Amino acid sequence: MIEFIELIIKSLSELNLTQVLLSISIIIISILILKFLLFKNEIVKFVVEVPIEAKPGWNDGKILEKPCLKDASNPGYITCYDPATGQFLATIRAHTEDDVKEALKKAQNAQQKWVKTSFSERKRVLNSLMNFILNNQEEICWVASRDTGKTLVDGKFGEILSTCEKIRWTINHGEKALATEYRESSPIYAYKSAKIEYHPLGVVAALVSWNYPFHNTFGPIISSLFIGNGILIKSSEQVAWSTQYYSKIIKTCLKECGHDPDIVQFLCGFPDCGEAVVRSGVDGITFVGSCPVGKQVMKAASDNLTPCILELGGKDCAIIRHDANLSQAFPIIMRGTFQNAGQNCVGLERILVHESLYNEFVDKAIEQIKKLRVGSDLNDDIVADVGAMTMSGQGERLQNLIQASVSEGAKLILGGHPYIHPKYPTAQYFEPTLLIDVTPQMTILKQEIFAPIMVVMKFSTDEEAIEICNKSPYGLGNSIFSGDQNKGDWMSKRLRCGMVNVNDFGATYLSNLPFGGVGISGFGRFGGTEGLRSLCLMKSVTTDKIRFFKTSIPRVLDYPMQSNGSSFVSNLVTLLYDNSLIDKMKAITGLIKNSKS
Ligand SMILES: *[C@@H]1O[C@H](CO)[C@@H](O)[C@H](O)[C@H]1NC(C)=O
Ligand SMILES: CC(=O)N[C@H]1CO[C@H](CO)[C@@H](O)[C@@H]1O
Repeated sequence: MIEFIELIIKSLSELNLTQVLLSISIIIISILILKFLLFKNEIVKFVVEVPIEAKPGWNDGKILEKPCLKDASNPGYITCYDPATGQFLATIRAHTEDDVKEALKKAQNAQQKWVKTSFSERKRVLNSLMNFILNNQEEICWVASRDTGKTLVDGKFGEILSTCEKIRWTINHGEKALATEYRESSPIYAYKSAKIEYHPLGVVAALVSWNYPFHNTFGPIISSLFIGNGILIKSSEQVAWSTQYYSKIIKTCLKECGHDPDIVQFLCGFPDCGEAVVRSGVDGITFVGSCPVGKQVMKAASDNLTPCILELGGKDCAIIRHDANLSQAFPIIMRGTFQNAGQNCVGLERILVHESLYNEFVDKAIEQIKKLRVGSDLNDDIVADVGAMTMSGQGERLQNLIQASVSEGAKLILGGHPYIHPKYPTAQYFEPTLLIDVTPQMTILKQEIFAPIMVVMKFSTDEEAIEICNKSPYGLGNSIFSGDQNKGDWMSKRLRCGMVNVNDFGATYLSNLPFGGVGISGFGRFGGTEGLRSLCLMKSVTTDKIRFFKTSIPRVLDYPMQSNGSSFVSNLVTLLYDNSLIDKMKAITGLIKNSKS
């Protein structure tokens, strides 16, 4: 050993420094080239042209007098427009039941081939998609912004960051989540191995909401493709325009990676299109949307007994305990309320503040909400904090909700009205609003608001806060702010909801934990291991542990049975489950006798 080391030192000392450095450089460069060659194979580069209307500053669209998706003189078509400026974008044919049938057939055909691809081939598709997203972040956000009126920051967070995280998780952890899982076999079958396998379901459908047109579409696509499913995406008519661009991204990606792009089908239309998708005979449905539509989906799905995952609305609380650090909590609460102009299923819709912090909180809220700038990032010179309302007709609904609550005793401090944009008067904005002194029976708490409105309530004890929070029939997510970690954890266990973040908002989602709720917020989960598995056919399998030891029916139980059959089973039950040793021994003797007869 020592001789060996001496030899190495000797030969090294004979080399001069240049030679050593040269050798090291050659080794490093070889590794890099090797890595590049391996990595290169994992990524396929492709280009999708971004529509000209999406470009910042685009101002060539006709300003619509009364922006609306439906045009009575042109039924069967969707009028697409920019809610942040009121500019007309395009007229797109709404898909019908026939389109749905054809799409399903195409996806089913393509799935026969797709199901045979390996995980590494699927990862190559996801890596290529990731590469495209990273290189086209701006373009993807411009398109989302043009179609929904959201700000670019809301796009970067909700469309880009969340999708990249989902791809990263799926590539790194998806295979493990879908791996065969072994369970402990019962004493009766000690000689068997018991396992769960996760197989593709076939072709699934995702009916997704408009608030994140890129992310809501790509979330189910990423999961379904990874599993080996085909998928029909039914996107909302609100985002028909952006979905055209987004569909080209995944279709081009699949094609350039050498796969049949038919594996992903896009449908966009009015409620009849959605219903046709639900009744089409797909193998599973994920629906993200409102509670009333969720009920219709479940009814329609019952025709074929198609399993569904329903992600409906929420009425999420932020509970600020007396010991909370307001400097830490407040900016998070502002984001949770005003992000995406409040159009989030997990948006904070009820801010419960302990009485000792109430005045300080309200003062802070007034100061900050006053400063929020409303507008279009694409067409205004300012940086907008709050974008447009994607759906038309919201101004009136929200004003009515606010007015009703004010007449019930709430105080409207800021906002409360549609915001009229100086350059684009037909655009759809709502003023950032602060409503305080709200109490549990008020109208504004009866439905999801989905708008840039902060609703503040006062409480005095933990029990009271928990009761207010749990009284809502919704149960999606909640936040608790507390300086006491143990109290935060204790309270989180008491809340009836699918997700809780202590001292944070939305963190469960980006942590790849299962997403979903309880009560009228729906059921089933997407995201993370459970979400991936919920799009699978879960198959329970037993096989023999030892090749030569197989189940054989004892003669006493063989049909036609002998009279000792019943006593044999009783002895077996005693042997397996009775704790008394004497009884167990008696049972063994009995079993021997039984099987001899
Ligand atoms: C409260 O939070 C702020 C911001 O996170 C932090 O700077 C400050 O140190 C915290 N105060 C206490 C008492 O923990
Ligand atoms: C152990 C036991 O119960 N054996 C009985 C099985 O059945 C035969 C025929 O009925 C009886 O003779 C045995 O005593």
